[in-house]
Amino acid sequence: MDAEAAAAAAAAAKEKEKDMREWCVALPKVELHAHLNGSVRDSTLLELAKQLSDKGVIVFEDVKGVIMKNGRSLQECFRLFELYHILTTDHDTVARITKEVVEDFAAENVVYLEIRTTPKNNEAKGMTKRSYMNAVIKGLQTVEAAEVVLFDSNLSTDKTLTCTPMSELGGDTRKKMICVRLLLSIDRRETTLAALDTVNLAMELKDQGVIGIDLSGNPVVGEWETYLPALEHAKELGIPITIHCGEVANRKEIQAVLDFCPQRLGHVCCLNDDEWKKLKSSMIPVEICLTSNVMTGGAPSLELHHFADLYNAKHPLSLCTDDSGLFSTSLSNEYYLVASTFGLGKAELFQLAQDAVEFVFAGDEVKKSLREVFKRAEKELK
Ligand code: 6MZ
Repeated sequence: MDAEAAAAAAAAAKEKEKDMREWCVALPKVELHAHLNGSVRDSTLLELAKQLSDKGVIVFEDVKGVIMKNGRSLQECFRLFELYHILTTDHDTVARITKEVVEDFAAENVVYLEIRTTPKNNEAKGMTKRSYMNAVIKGLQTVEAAEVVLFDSNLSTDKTLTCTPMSELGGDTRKKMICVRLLLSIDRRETTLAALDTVNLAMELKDQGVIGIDLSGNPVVGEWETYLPALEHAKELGIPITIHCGEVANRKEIQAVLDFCPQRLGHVCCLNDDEWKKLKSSMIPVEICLTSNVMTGGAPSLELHHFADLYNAKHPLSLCTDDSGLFSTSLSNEYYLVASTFGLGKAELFQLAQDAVEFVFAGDEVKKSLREVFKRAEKELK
């Protein structure tokens, strides 16, 4: 190929990438696995770091280097979360980051978002798990750039969920609508009692948008038996549960999680042949976090990510960001990565996004409304 032909081929490839990226933004999307503190904008973290540095609590230049660094091992992530929590854990800031995170997801046509976050006790800040959650809920109420649908009753005949058509991207002045629900995370560092408190809090807040429980945190910390009573309590109360599973090769725990049969599973990276078989026969939907798994070593590369195997086996899947701030990604980018890595076309990506509707923890009214969103978008996008 001569230089001219090579330049033309490169220009065509660039154009094709641009078209696919725009299409992935226009695609209505459902986000089921997003940690609040992992989804904070870098600019907000830097602003908060500057404020704490001015008060002499931290050294800005040190923190800036850590926030802006690209590669992140799994253990580095958990050290970073300790820093993030120093920056974000006060009521006003929790409300602020909640507002911003919702606005960021809405901006890229996420029509349904389940945010998960760990309710925190922090005596020095006068914070209880309850007051932390009140701040999160306040944040949802202050969202300006999009209309947040927090209750099923808000979905009436005159108010259906909408997303911005491809033809209007960029120039659209209508407010986007985004349905938001909350999952309360149990951190693996917590005691059985603290985990039970979180489940009881989820029950108390079920009329305020809380619809599920998540088990997360550093996978090399803690024991399954510690959280089991709380997870069983949630099950008895009928609260849907999602569990981080197999981020590391902890055979005993992976087995126990699969036996527990939660409504959804996150990650499922380090399974052995028997565990894959068991997972596939269970048909438990999996929250796939491509960028996160590759960055933290849960998958060897994008090409070798277990998405391909599960997708080919027609296992129920939904693409998710995990920590869009921490890993510098977005849900649109995760869809683009699936297209560019595994060769899925627009019709297949559309189906993947649409299928996720069936795995949301919200009730039938919301599902019905989401199915309508996809029906309306189908003509233009498929
Ligand atoms: C396990 C993770 C995680 O709850 O303070 N978290 N847990 N694996 C991951 N993969 C990289 N990413 C985030 O959000 C931050 C908390 O979410 C969990 C960790 O417990 C982290 O402290 P919240 O809003």
